[in-house]
Amino acid sequence: MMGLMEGLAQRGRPQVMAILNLTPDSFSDGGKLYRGGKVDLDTVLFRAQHLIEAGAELLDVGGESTRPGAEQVELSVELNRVLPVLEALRSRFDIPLSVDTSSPELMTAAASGGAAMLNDVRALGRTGALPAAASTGLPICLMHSLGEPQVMQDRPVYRDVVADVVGFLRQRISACEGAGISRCRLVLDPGFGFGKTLEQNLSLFRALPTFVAEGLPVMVGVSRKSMIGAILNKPVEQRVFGSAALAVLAAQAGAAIIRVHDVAATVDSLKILEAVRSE
Ligand code: 7PJ
Repeated sequence: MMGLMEGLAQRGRPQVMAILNLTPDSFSDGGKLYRGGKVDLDTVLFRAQHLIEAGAELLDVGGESTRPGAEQVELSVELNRVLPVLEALRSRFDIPLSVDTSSPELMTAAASGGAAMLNDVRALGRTGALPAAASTGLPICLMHSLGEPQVMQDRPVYRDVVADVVGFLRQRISACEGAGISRCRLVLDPGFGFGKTLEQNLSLFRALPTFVAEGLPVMVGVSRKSMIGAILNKPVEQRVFGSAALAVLAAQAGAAIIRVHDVAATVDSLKILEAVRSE
């Protein structure tokens, strides 16, 4: 079977990563997978099946809410949310599983539990995350965020948002290489909505080709985010068309992975782009 990173390097159509949110309080789909105050495995499996049938090529499983203002989750809570789900998904489905975490303990456990990728909104910035991620041998997505979720939207300031985010990601690539993680395991993500105003998000989006030019696969996560709400003046449940439009634009700019809630809408939109492009 072709490895995840080789698949991403063969750039044509981007891969669609579906979000499987195991937090009770996400801004867009919080608590949907809960019954009686706990993650419900049957509901999760049903949802995963639906996402896969809709055309998802990767599932991103996360147990920490990183919405603006969110409190940090305790490690034991995060482990208990994610690990049983990872195990259940892996035994039922073939799809590669990504684990969205900043916790070194969960990175290690996720790798043992069959994860295919790690996705860290703190770009391996937590103490112990670099060596933990290194020893998993897995591909890793490094995402930019300006500070912790609790405070990141307070008043984000950059000298030059594109140069600052590119510079940050380059530093994290070097830190990874220093920890024995080779570049060919890395995916880059500008981190839309993580400490960015609408204008800053738009500047980063326009600069996607600059990120792609770094030579590593680029992940884009804009699904249902507030930048779409701000443009359309619509609540989170009415951002599907806006999200699909941005997915197409991200694909056109060379993104390798698009991280989304609305898989069917994204897959159809990307197929249209592919048909128009391939002559
Ligand atoms: C992202 C993420 C993103 C990556 C979240 C949400 C907030 N990981 N985790 N990129 N966003 N790599 O889904 O709206 O944009 S959580």
